[in-house]
Amino acid sequence: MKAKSTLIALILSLFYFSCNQEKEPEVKNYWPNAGVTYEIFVQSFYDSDGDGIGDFNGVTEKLDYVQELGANAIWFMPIMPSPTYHKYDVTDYKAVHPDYGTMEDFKRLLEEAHQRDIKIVIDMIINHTSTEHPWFQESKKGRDNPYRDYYVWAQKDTIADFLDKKVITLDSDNIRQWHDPGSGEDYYYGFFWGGMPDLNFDNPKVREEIYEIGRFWLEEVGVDGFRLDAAKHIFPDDRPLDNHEFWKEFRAKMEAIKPDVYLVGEVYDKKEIVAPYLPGLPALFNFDFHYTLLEAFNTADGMLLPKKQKEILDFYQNITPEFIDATISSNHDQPRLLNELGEDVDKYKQAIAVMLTMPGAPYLYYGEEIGMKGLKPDEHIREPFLWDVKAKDEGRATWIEPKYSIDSEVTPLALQRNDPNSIFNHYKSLINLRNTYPALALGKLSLPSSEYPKPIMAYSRVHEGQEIFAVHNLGDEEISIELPAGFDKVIFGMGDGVNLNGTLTLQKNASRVYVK
Ligand SMILES: [Ca+2]
Repeated sequence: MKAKSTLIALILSLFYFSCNQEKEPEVKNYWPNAGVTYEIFVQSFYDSDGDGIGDFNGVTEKLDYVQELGANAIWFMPIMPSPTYHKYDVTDYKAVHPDYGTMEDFKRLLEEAHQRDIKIVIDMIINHTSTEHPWFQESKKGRDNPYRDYYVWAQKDTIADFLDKKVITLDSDNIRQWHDPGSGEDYYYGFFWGGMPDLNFDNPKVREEIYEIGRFWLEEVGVDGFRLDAAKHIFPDDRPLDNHEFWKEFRAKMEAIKPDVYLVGEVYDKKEIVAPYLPGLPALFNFDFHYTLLEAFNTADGMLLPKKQKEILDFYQNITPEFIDATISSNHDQPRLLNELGEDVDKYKQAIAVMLTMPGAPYLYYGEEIGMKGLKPDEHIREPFLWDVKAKDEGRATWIEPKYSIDSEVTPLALQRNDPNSIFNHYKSLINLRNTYPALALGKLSLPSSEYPKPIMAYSRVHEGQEIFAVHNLGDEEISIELPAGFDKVIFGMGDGVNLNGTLTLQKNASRVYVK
């Protein structure tokens, strides 16, 4: 009797196995439209030579890790010479910062990345330079200097009204846009800070310089594209049309050099302001996604995000059918997502499950996959990655004393690897899932026809006959819902839940993703 039931079990499991084998979908690379891009701050990533600062060779050593995670591209925060740790104020556009290594090191990194089919996108900061850039050093010498018009200058009495202007924006808390280099007569314009004078894009020479810099990185160095910093500020806020036109010109120039160049822009604003940039910048960060994701979780209002996302995508669609929606759950300018969610790991894992099952091309900020923590000021949301327990962590950067991402607060990667419930394995399996089901990567978003209780977030994704239904309980209480017909195969689940003949009961922070 026992032998017989064992035999039946074996036959059943073989049957199940062969069915599964037959249906096992293929892992694909959906970048740039839907694949994951991994944002790296080189300074904090992996230090290969023990000087305390992360470097290019360190990244090269960790490319297998990026590949294991399932990311298809890397965005590097600024790598060019600069006097600041964050390097968003460049002094030389055709070189790399010596702290990070040599140009040869960087080219080797590129080659190794490309061998793994990982694309490389670098931060390009052209709105402003450092005050230490040779152009500005010349420009400030006087009105007759040939570089004077590389920047925006005004005589003090013509800008009196602006000198006391106290307006802050979403992306800058600087209240003084005009700065005195010391003479008390002529002031220069620096939107973000006196150390970052804005370049004058009305000057055709400046544009030519910028296009030549683009050519250098695409053609001579071989990067795949750029992340365009502060794209909305090329011209002042009252000249948005000039901004849109500039980026169209920039795109045309870059595409003439490299037809498949990837350009992603930072336009830190709401969808009405962001969307008109699409013809020039085919990929744009979706900051609304980030804020709505947080709001949905912090108010347990499930449909807030799918409805917002549908509204944004429909709005973009009306501007151009070809765009890349670069979704973010956090980045180097935001407090770490885990902190934003009250350090609640279940909520955090669920937020990640939402981002990776929603439409878009998700950007993953380094360290998020191990649950790194951090709050402002900015350097503390950019703390060193924890590869292993501190005593054994040879590659851990030490350029800053971390306050939030320390061993007692964040479990280092090496310890998370073997834990099936770790944040790392959660991330990795979700990215893998996204790269496996075409509907999860490319599927059109649709909202459910049924009305669910407020804490339920539900949406469908459809692509070429494949249909996905995702449902998340963001609340603290158990909720039961009727599943739409035909969804009985679970491809992802977290938290406790039971499906009884189509009635799904989900506990606190439980999610299920089904495929039809
Ligand atoms: Ca180093």
